[in-house]
Parts: sequence; C-alpha cells; structure tokens
Amino acid sequence: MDQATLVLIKPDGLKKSLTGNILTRLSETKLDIVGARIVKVSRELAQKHYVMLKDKPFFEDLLKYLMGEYHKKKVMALVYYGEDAIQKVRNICGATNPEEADPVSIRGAYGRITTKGVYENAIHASANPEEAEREIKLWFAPDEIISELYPAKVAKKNVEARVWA
Ligand code: IDP
Ligand code: MG
Repeated sequence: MDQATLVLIKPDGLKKSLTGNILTRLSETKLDIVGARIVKVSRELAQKHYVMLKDKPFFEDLLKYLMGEYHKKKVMALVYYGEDAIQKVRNICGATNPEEADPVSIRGAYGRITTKGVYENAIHASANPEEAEREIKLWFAPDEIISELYPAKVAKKNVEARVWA
C-alpha cells in the first residue's frame, strides 16, 4: 500500500553534516520525496510534534534538542511517499535508543546518548499512518507537498505576511 511518512533530520544530524549521508541511506528505499523544508523549530511546534511524550521526564530536554538548542537551530523536514513507506524508513533508521540500534542503521551509526540522557538519534520517522498524517499536517501546508496526500480546501486568510521587499 502506498503511504506517506514524515522524516526529520534533527539538529544533531545537521550539525554533524550528515544530511547527505542520511538522504543517501534513505534513497535505498526507492521512495519518492514529495516535500522538503528547512525549519527553525519553535517551542510550540516541538511541543506539538512530541505531544505524546509530554509526561516523560526527558520531555523538556527533548524539546530543546528538537529546537536545536544543543546544536544548530534547524531541522530538515521531508515527506517520503511510496509502497510501505513508513516501515521501510523506520527499518533504515533503526531502534529509538542508538545504543540498541543496529550498527549499520542511521541511528546505530550516527546516534549517541548524551550525559543528560537524551537519545540524540539524528533522525525522526513517523511510526504509523495516523502519526504520519498528524505530523505531515503539522510540518507542511498542502501547497508545500507536490502530491495530494490528504483532502485540502481553499480558505481566505486575512493575515499579514512578509513578502519580498
Ligand atoms: P521514535 O523516535 O523511535 O519514534 P519515540 O518514543 O517517539 O521514538 O521518542 C521520540 C524521541 O524522543 C526519540 O527519537 C528520542 O530522541 C527521544 N527519546 C525517546 N525515548 C527516550 C528515552 O527513554 N530517553 C531519552 N530520550 C528518549
Ligand atoms: Mg515516535
């Protein structure tokens, strides 16, 4: 079944210049990239992204990690699409805990556990279709994705926005 999944190259991945390596590993899946953005992550976005973990003792450090306070203040967000996309990407990422991840997986190769106890594992990937939909809608607007993944509508936005001067 064709699916979409959200991938984030987290701030440690960007700081360590791993973008190319990670994208090369992901290209083994032969999935399509249908969206890509560089994002400066706000506290609000980090909180929404990790809302499921809000009661964990490491939540505050996790927010700081995703916001880039320990590395660089940016994340690369991508949407991959294709057959069995969620599991294919998760397999290449490896286990959440980089110490337990297969050494040839992305997290096994590039992740570490900090002395504060945060798993800095270089990459995020959606875990299931419901999570993928929620996360993709959080990180991307409909027009930032080149395929029609989910229903969208036209709405008049009466907001001020920056334009090129
Ligand atoms: P996942 O990223 O493999 O889906 P989640 O349980 O959704 O794993 O956790 C989100 C992120 O929170 C992880 O990628 C990792 O950075 C961090 N994390 C998860 N569990 C722990 C933990 O027990 N200690 C420290 N950090 C953790
Ligand atoms: Mg998760």
